Amino acid sequence: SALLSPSDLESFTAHLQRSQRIVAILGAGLSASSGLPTFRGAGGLWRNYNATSLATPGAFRSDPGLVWMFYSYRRHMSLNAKPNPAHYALAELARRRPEFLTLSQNVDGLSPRAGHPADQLKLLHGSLFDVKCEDESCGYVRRDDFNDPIVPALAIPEDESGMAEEQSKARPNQALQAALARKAAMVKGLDISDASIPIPAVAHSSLPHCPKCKTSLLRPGVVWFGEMLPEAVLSDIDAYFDEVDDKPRAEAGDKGHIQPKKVDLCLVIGTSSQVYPAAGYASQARSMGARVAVINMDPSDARDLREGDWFFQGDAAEIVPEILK
Ligand code: BJW
Repeated sequence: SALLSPSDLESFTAHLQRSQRIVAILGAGLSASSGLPTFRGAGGLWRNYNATSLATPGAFRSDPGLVWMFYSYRRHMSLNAKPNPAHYALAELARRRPEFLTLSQNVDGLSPRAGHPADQLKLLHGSLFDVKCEDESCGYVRRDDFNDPIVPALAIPEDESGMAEEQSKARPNQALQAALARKAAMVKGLDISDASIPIPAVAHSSLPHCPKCKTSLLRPGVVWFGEMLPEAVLSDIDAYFDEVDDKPRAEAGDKGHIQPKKVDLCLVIGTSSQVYPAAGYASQARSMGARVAVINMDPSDARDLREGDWFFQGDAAEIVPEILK
């Protein structure tokens, strides 16, 4: 378990300088210091209830109002958050290194807003700001980062005391009261699955409906457990890992063989590396020659470190700009 030391930083910097093909795998810890909660562990948004309970197609089918309320809250939080120095440092590295590919599990929109070149940023788990018809055969999808909330029934006022009262006078409806109860519960860190906290249902008719088929509900354009990652994202990543050298390498034994380009470096930033296929890309990069650098608050989430890897412990927002300088 190596900690950040001057020699670590020196050897990392030297390797980074020589690296052309770099892969970064990003997780919720990257956006933690922008004020967005992570999924697991201390401060986790889902700390008081099971992470899998809301991010599944089954949860949406059985209680779309609850799931929409949860995502409406996340959309609101993300829209009001700002990219931090790590988002900007990664965007800057992407501009300097055309063969740098970032695989982000984050749906918060902060990397795009930091100016990360879109063709070098693959959003594995979609985006909070895409909405799509829950009926895949309908196929309706739109970008929606302008409606907050997406429908009035999902309003979650910034300030539950003053502003909330104002709004509830102006638009007295049950859904708003429900939103307030839920927001208050979240703010206080209470378990919203606790039976003692009333969670009135949002009327199905006031949830966002698909304007195309006019029958199904809209849903967040994120990837839930058990769902396939976006096909175009998967094939772009495969294409990156399958890229071959124009000329076979002159090294002994390689003559005449077409082989995939080596990956030089893999950065694993702010992820618990528990969710697949995202977590598997680090080993894929490693199998193609990459040395791995893990940036995380928690040493126990630096899985599978080998000789020659790096572990930089701490806040990604501080460490990433420092090591990419
Ligand atoms: C800091 C910090 C600071 C904090 N600085 N660091 C192979 C084996 C076993 C299971 C599977 C498998 N392949 C597929 C599966 C099934 C499943 C899966 O992986 N399950 C595992 C949990 C066991 N995967 C899927 O279902 C995927 N689909 C799929 O594979 O389709 C084909 C298929 C289907 C069924 C069976 C088999 C194949 C889809 C996965 C979708 C994940 N979706 C979510 C929700 C997205 C929408 C939303 O945002 O609500 O994605 S779940 C959630 O976890 C979210 C995240 O992107 C993802 C990863 O979490 P992340 O980012 O790592 O966050 P945390 O909270 O876990 O960690 C934060 C880290 O930051 C910690 O390490 C902290 O220490 C650190 N930290 N502050 C630095 N300031």
